[in-house]
Amino acid sequence: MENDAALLIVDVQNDFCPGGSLAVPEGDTVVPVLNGYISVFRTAGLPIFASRDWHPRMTSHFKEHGGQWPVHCVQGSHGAQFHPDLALPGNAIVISKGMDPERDDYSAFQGTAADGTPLPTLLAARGIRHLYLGGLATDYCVKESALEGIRHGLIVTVLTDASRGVDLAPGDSERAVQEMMRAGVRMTSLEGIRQEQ
Ligand code: VGL
Ligand code: ZN
Repeated sequence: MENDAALLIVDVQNDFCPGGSLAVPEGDTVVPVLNGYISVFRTAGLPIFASRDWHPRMTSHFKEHGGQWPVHCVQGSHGAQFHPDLALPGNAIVISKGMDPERDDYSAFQGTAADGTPLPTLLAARGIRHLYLGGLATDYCVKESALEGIRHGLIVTVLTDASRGVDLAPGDSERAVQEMMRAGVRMTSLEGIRQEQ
């Protein structure tokens, strides 16, 4: 990996895992794989970002207020916490998103750190040019974050073995992968990254 790379772990939260209110099929299977990536990026001294869906209780994102989704990832709730087995290092930068009650905001690029700094500003300040990302869900937040990364001029690589999709309609995740690849997003796996070392 280049020294201008960073890892972005997308929305690995209880509500997106089995037992959660918007469970992604096999969502929790990404956790041990992501822990492998965390170890690789830590060893290389590269920054690690973790985004979280962080909704107010009332938002047009939720079905009960006209949106598409069951109530999930409400600020401060158990469902909004990261999966307990995700081994985030203490210096990981948490990016919260989805706080605007009138927008869906799937992309982590719309999110901010605890002090309000937007993700694109944080990436630019660290000279990040290549973003590796994986997590939940392939067909929503992973896809939108990857596409927005490309629009920001970054090299973007999706970690396919560390991502799973909602698949509301069968094939959504596969179509998301095709759409990302057409936009110039690269795909790799832990094996691929380790072979680079
Ligand atoms: C997401 C659906 C609703 C995601 C967030 O993180 O992919 N999906 N809110
Ligand atoms: Zn959401």
